[in-house]
Amino acid sequence: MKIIETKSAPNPRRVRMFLAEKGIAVAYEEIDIMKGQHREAAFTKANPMQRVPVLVLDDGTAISETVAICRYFEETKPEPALFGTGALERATIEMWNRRMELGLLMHVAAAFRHTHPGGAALEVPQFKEFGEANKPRALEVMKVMDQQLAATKFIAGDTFSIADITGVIAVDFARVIKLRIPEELKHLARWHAEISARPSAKA
Ligand SMILES: N[C@@H](CCC(=O)N[C@@H](CS)C(=O)NCC(=O)O)C(=O)O
Repeated sequence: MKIIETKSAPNPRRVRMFLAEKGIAVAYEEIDIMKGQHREAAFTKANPMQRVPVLVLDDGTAISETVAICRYFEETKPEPALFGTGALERATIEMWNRRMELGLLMHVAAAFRHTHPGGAALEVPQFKEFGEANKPRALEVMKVMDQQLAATKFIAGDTFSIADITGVIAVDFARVIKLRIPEELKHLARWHAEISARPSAKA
């Protein structure tokens, strides 16, 4: 079993952090998406969407999509439960993880792809105005997170979950486009410091 990834990219970091929380060790194979290695034939065979990360099982089966990879490991090693337990907790974590992914990470990634010089390797052509328009959308989600974190320790409630992993990685990636936690969002800053202090955040 191995995971094909690009270490500096945010979605592979989600998987590494998830596995570190689970205490699962997997071999990694590095490719450089900035050099277009994910568009080469061998990788495209593993993931026709040409995105990292990809989990390759011992029989050659390839699983892509970060959440799908994490769900595979949640099934093979259920504890600690990072997608929650019971109907309500599972639904709440799913809700927040989707907010973190589709609300925050997606806007940050779109801003990176369309405004950052590094994004030019991935997105041709870049639409700078569109990229800039994504930054306030990301900030709106940070405000929603701050409101939530005024009442809860973790993003989806009392328990650490995949939603915290997606959230912290999106907030960290936002630094690349010079988007930092606004000073008034004290609860978000408290949460960010706590999650960043977990050993898994260095994975
Ligand atoms: N929906 C995919 C997105 C993966 C993704 O966007 N990966 C980025 C790196 S973080 C990538 O491979 N980008 C290459 C490209 O855009 O050409 C997932 O959740 O795994």
